[in-house]
Amino acid sequence: MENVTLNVSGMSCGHCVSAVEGNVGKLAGVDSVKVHLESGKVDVAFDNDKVSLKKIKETIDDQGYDVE
Ligand SMILES: [Cu+2]
Repeated sequence: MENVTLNVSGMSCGHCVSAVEGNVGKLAGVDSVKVHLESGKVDVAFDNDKVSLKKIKETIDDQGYDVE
């Protein structure tokens, strides 16, 4: 299991939290995802054999947020 903290800009409210946590959370191989709205950080725990970090970043990007 890998644990990463991503810096994500553009998240501003509960809708953003739901969009990121919901869409990243339903990727196969993602164990947990937690958005920290105040700091603009997203903690993700995932299985590197099942899902790539690139895929996770793309999923966040697809919701309209910028991942560092
Ligand atoms: Cu929002």
